[in-house]
Amino acid sequence: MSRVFSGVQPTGNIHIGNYLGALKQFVDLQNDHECVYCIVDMHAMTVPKSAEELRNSILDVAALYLAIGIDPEKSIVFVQSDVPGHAELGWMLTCNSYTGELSRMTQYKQKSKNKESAPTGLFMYPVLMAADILLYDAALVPVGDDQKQHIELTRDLAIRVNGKYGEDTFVVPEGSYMKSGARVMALDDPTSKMSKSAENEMSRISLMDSPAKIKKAIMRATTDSDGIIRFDIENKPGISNLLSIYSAFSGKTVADLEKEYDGSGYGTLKKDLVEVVVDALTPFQEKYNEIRHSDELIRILQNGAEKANAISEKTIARVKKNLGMGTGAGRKLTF
Ligand code: AQP
Repeated sequence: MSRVFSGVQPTGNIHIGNYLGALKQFVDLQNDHECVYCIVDMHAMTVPKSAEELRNSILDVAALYLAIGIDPEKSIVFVQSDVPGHAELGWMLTCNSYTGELSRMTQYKQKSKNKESAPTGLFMYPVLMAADILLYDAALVPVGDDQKQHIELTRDLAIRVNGKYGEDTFVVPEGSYMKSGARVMALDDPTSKMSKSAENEMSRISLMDSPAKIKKAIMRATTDSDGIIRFDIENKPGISNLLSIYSAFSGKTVADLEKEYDGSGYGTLKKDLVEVVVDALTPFQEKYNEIRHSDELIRILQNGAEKANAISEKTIARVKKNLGMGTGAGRKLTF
């Protein structure tokens, strides 16, 4: 079985974009892959937050992972900073990356825009993300398509290091992207991606939102005025976004939805979409409330960290050997 790795930042407001772009794939892939799913708290530190906020968000995401159907009996679920290999490999890759390529990363450019000086962690984010993936010899990385550039950088770094130090150093991974849901757009502005950090709550649907909030956000979603239900991202981004969300949650194709709603008004489509989304999220919310404050959750994360560490130690030993680093002393690494 080939290995899958991915992660989500514990930064609050996990939304249907995160779910449809990435998390839904996490669940689907666990039946025929060895899956490693991380809560990437070291990445979350690139944006300042209090210790309490970070700690709570870590447990929120862990509970959400389980609530949406990640099965800890099948998949490894753990917190990034519980495995020191991420930071170690991050440095080894830092020394094999260039400031030029990192300064071209769109996410860094967006997040540092209009700032006189951006946090160094934000600049290094893609290198740490490459380390996360390469540490587990992952062949496949399920993510939303906003992460494509970071996956390409990961591949470039792996190929570069393999060329210098030996082809057995890293497995070169591939990204895995959904057909519907790879980029869910903001409800208030369908030309921007739905995002956790957007100020307007109505721009997104968070997985924990109440039916009333979901209804308000969808009924207010920005559309156009021609009244025709047709998928056309360029000319009708709002309706196209709603059709994509509907398709991803219901399993119906966009073409079938266009036929089904031919001649109906936007109000009918939106009303039905509210129902589809509420029906999909309600079971997640019930399971989340059951598990969020349980000891079981902590036990699962500790158990996951042990398994993740066991894989990580092997990779670190192999990479250090290939790069000529250390002696194997100080920890149980066998060279
Ligand atoms: N709008 C989106 N559509 C589809 N997939 C998305 N992802 C994020 N937004 C969308 C995917 O969700 C996964 C987890 O994301 P993350 O927690 O690592 O952070 P992010 O990409 O920075 O998410 P946000 O919501 O955009 O947060 P902020 O506002 O903080 O930047 C990733 O696989 C991502 O592709």
